[in-house]
Amino acid sequence: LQIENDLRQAAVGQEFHLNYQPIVSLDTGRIIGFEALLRWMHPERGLISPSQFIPIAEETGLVVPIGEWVLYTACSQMKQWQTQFSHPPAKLSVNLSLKQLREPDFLERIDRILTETEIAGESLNLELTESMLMDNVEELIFVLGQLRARNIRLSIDDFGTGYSSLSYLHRFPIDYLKVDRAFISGIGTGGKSRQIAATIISLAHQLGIKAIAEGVETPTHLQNLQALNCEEAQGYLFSKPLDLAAAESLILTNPQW
Ligand code: G
Ligand code: G
Ligand code: NA
Ligand code: MN
Repeated sequence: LQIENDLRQAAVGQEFHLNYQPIVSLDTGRIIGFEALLRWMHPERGLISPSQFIPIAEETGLVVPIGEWVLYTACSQMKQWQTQFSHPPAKLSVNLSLKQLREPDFLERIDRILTETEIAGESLNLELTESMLMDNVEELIFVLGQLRARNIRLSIDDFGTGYSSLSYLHRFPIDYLKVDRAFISGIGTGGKSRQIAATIISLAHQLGIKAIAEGVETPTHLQNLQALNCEEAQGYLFSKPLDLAAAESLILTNPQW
């Protein structure tokens, strides 16, 4: 497979980089962090979206070294921001794949990355998708509990699109539900999206955790989410994912930090 061989080469050839999308507190309107998003600049094919190559990386197991590179790079970036800026972002969110989490030495890898990059667990938020919560529930609860013991925060990404069982959602030690952008984009269009978003936000609150909305693109989306007491949001209304230079100029110039 060409793309598999190319993926193997990509890390070596430094073809990966991260973009950073601001995360906004809807209480204060302030940017409180960023989500790190992986980008692959293929030498011939140009920019390839993670939705195209992450599934292949998952199948081949390449997602383990790639994900390790993402975590290490994001954490070192966070450390650099904490050193460089008087008001650094409070948290950096990183997407995890199930394969990474299931590696027998996953917790040792996390500990090594936190130690080597010298960041505190509370600076890091890990995003898992709903489908990751399906099997080996007991083992997963243990691993997530160990992450929490390191003060790492946990989010369930794309909530509402997978098939997580509500019967054990409350057993996972999570901090955020991220409302999938499919439900946000439908707000104000006359369908049932607002009701679904409202239900997910309310579910988060019933569980004693926070809700984040993704894909917030319009003032109507924002007003509805504020009315629903959604705590945080991301989306093109605030900012698209930024390259490193743009993220840094935002950290530097944003008067609200
Ligand atoms: O940024 P973009 O919309 O192209 O991302 C597409 C998908 O790829 C999203 O679902 C996002 O969660 C996922 N993704 C982005 N970066 C990473 C990463 O570093 N690791 C994993 N596992 N998924 C990622
Ligand atoms: O699955 P995940 O939530 O990790 O996906 C994040 C992806 O969503 C990013 O790749 C980013 O490019 C994309 N994204 C971020 N904000 C918006 C938005 O407002 N609208 C749309 N359509 N996509 C967005
Ligand atoms: Na995500
Ligand atoms: Mn998502």
